[in-house]
Amino acid sequence: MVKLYAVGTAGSGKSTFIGAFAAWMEEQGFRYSIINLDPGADDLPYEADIDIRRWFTLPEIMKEYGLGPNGAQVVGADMVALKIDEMKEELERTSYDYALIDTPGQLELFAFRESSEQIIRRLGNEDAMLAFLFDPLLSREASGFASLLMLSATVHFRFHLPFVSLLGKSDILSTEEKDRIMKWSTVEGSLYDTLMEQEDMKGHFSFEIFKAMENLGTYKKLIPLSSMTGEGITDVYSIAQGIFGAGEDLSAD
Ligand SMILES: Nc1nc2c(ncn2[C@@H]2O[C@H](COP(=O)(O)OP(=O)(O)O)[C@@H](O)[C@H]2O)c(=O)[nH]1
Ligand SMILES: [Mg+2]
Repeated sequence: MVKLYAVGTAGSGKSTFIGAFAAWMEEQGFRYSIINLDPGADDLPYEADIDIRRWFTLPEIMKEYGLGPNGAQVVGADMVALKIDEMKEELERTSYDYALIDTPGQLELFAFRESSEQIIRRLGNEDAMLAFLFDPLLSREASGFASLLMLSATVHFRFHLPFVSLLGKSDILSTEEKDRIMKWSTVEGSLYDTLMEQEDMKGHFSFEIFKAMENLGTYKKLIPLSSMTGEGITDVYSIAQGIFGAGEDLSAD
C-alpha cells in the first residue's frame, strides 16, 4: 500500500497531479484513496476520500483564532497532525493499493513544519514516497532550475524517503526548453557549465555544491510530467512499483 505524497512550491501542480494520477488509476482498475491535507484548498480537481476540510478550513481557523491567512496556514498545517489518527483509521477501513496525498499549497507548510514528520510516520513511512514537482517556468532558467534542485535536495534530506522528481506542466514548455532542462538533470556538469556562462554567476557557485547534490542522490533524471496530456503518469507508477513492488504491474502494451 503505497503512500504517494505530492510536494512542490505553490502552484507547481500538486493537486492537479493527484487528480490526474487518480483518474489514470481509475482507468487501470487500481484501487486508491485520495487524502487532502490542505485546509486552504478551494476547488480541488478530484474528490477526496479523506479531506482535512471536513474537520477545519482556513477561513474557520482565521475566524476562530483571529488570524490572517498566513498565520492561519501555519496553525492549520500543525492542526493536521491532531487529526491524523482519525484519518489513519479511516484509511485502514478502505482497501487500496495507493494512498494519494495532496499537501498544502505552500511547500514550507509541509516541508518545514514538524507536524509533517508526524503525519508521514503515523500514516506509515515504510511504504511512503515523495513526488516533488519542479515548477516549469522557474526551471527554464539555469539559476531557477539550480534553486529548485537545491530545494528538492533539502526536502529529500529532510524526510529520507524514496523520491521522484517531476518536471511539472511539461506541456507548456517548448521542445527546446524541455530538452535543455532534461540535459541539465541528466548530463553531469551541464548545469554548472550553463551557470558559468552567465557572467554574474561566476564566483558565486561552487562545483562542490553540485557534487554534494549528486552524492545526496537528488541529482537524478527528471521525469517530464503533464497532468493535461498524461505524460509521465505511468513512469511515476512504474517507479513506485519498482520501489515497493505493490499492487499489479502494468502490462507491456
Ligand atoms: N498546462 C498545465 N497546467 C497545469 C498542469 N498541472 C496543473 N496545472 C495548472 O496550474 C495551476 C496550479 O495547479 P495546482 O494543481 O492547483 O497547484 P498546487 O498549488 O501545487 O496544488 C492550475 O491552474 C492548474 O490547472 C499541467 O500539467 N499542465
Ligand atoms: Mg494544491
